[in-house]
Amino acid sequence: MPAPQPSPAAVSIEPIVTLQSHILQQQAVSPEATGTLSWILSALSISTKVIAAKVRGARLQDVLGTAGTDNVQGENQQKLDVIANEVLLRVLGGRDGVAIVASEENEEPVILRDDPAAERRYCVLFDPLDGSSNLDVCGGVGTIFSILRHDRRARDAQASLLQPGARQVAAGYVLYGSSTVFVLTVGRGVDMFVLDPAAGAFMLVERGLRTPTTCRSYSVNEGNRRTFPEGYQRYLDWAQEQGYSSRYVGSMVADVHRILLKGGVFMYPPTRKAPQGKLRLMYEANPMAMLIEQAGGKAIAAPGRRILEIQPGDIHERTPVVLGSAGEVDQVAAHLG
Ligand code: AHM
Ligand code: MG
Repeated sequence: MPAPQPSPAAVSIEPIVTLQSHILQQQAVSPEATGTLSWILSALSISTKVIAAKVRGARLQDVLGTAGTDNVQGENQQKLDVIANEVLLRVLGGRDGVAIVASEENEEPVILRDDPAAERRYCVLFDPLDGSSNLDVCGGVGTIFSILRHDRRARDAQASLLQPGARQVAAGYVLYGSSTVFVLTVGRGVDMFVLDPAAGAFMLVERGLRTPTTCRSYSVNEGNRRTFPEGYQRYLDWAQEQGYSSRYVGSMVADVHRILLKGGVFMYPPTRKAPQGKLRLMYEANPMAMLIEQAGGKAIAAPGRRILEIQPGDIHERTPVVLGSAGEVDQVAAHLG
C-alpha cells in the first residue's frame, strides 16, 4: 500500500477586494444588518462612477457643443453640478431603502417614500459636486455624502433629517482627482478605494486609514485672514513663526483628502462675509468630521465644540470648521480659547 501523501500546504493569496464585496463583507459581520444600507452604498458607488465619467469629459462637452449652450445633440447643456445632482437623485431614488434625500442643490428635501410599512429606511444627504468652480482649471472636485436613519416619528422630512452628525450611520466622499477615490466609513474606521476604469470597479487600496497625529501644515483661505476672529490670526502668526507650510486647494474634498493621508489642519473660520463660516453642517462638515474622527483626528466648530454634537436647526445651516490631525486641531483650539 502506498504511503499517504502529505496534504499540500495552504497557499495564502492576497485577495482583490472591490467596494461591492467590501460592503457585503461588512454586512455579513453585522448581525443587525438587513442589507438596506449596502444597497444605498452600492447606489452611491454607481452614481459616482457616472459622475466621474462626466467630470473626465468636462471641457470636451463645451468643445463639442455648438455656439451658445447647446451640445451636439441640440440639448441644452447643464452645469456639471446640476448633472451630478440629477444622477444621485435618480440612482438613489430607485433604491427602496431611501426615504428622503437632501442636496446642496435643492432648497427642500425630497421625500421618496413615506408609507407606514416602511421600516429601517434611511436619509441620504449630499453635496453632489463640491468645489465645482475648480472644474474650469482641471482641479480636484468631489461628492460628499452623509447617511442617517429615517426617523418616522418625526413630524416632517426636515425634522427627520435634523439629527446631530454623531448619529450618522455612514459617511464618505469621492474625490475626482488624478484618480477617482472613494473614502468610506460605516463607523468602524475609514477605508479607501480607487476606481479602476478598466474593471469599472472601486478597488480597496487601504483599510483602517489613520491620519497622522501631527503635521506642520495648515489649510485655510488666507485671503480672508483680516476678517477672521482674532484667535485664528494669532494661530496663523504662531504657525508661521514655527515654519508651518500652507496648502490650500479651495476644494474641501481635495484639502481634506490630503489631510487624511498626510496630516495637518483644515479650517474654514467665520469671516466678515460669512459670519458662520461658509461650509454646510449637514452634508459638508458632518461627513468630513465623522471620517476624520474615525481616522483618529479631531473636528471642532470652536474650542470644546465637536462638530458631530451640533444639533442642526436647518438642513442648509453653516458652521465654522477646524479639522484634521488631533495635535494640530488642539493647537488651533489653544489659540482660539
Ligand atoms: P461649494 O459647495 O459652493 O463648492 O463651496 C464649498 C467649497 C469648498 O470645497 C471649499 O473648501 C470652499 O468652498 C472654498 O471656499 P473659498 O473659495 O471661500 O476659500
Ligand atoms: Mg459644497
